Amino acid sequence: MTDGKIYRASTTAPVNIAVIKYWGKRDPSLNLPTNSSLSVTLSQSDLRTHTTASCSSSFSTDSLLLNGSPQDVSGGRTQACFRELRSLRATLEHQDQSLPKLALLPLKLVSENNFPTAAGLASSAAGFAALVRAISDLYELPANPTELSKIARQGSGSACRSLFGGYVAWEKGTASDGSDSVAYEVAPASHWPSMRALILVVSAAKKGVSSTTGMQTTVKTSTLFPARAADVVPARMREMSYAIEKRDFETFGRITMRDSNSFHATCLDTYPPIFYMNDVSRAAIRAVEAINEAAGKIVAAYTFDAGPNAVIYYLQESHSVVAGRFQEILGGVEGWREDVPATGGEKVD
Ligand code: 2P0
Repeated sequence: MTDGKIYRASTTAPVNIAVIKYWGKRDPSLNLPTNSSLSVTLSQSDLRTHTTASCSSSFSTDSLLLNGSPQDVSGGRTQACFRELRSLRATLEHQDQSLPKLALLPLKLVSENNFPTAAGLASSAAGFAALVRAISDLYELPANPTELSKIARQGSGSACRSLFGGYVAWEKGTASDGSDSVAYEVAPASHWPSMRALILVVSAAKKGVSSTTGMQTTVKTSTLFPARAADVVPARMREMSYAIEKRDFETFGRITMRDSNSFHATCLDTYPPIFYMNDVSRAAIRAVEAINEAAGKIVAAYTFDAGPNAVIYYLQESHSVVAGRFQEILGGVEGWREDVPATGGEKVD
């Protein structure tokens, strides 16, 4: 019996910004991707989702509040996460009859984002990662982050990468049930302590075309897409992993920029075309090119997700030529944040 008692756990999950982009699903219901991807998890002191999960027989139904607004939890993605986590809890309760019976109780999730939602700043990634971690902590599941990544992936593909800190790969996998489509840590944040990211919030508006819809149209219509998925990305995954291992910023930066360009090229090649970057985004690209030209090597690397906001990776030793130059160009423009790669999500007491 749980007698109306409220059980509760809180967690935070950071955003991640891909340097090799996920774009395309081979199975839309399980969120199985057409290519592997690789990201850097950014500092959770800044961009993060904080989620409290609770359950009680006194609640009437499952609910989710995001930044104070009630959200629909009846969608297949949220339901898939709830179902899988409840099933793991039910197994625990079956094995140990002394555990309180939480698996069948209504869940209440309360989430806060401290960054623009759905503006290409990985809000769904941090959101579903925090949701899955918070419920897993509430249920005291022994699952490791790779196991949880399979569940978070069903909420939002990129969420599986936000369960880890540092440099994270999401292996596309080949199994039709998604059992090998998991995220894993390529290197911890501490492996490359001088890595920095500048985030330019060009627009906090919601994006015009959702990632889910956009990528499905790309898979159906882009003639550039098959080569990207089959050849370009697999080669880049290998090269990028090696660049991270060797802390080779020039290779890291070159692949990051080229993969962003390749992703946006397939968006433009989608019919009807999808535009995520705008004039300010293109000005940021030109500024990075000017910085690199002046330095005589790649010291800054831009990348753009499904929105106009820029993320610029650089090393601490290049701070003045990169962040300094952007501050000069942008002067008093608001919306700049400087960030560092982070460790993974953490429990909040
Ligand atoms: C990424 N993006 O790798 C790429 C780059 C956007 C551009 O992952 O449909 O919100 O929920 O699986 O995870 C955005 O896609 O899409 C994304 P769903 P998601 O970060």
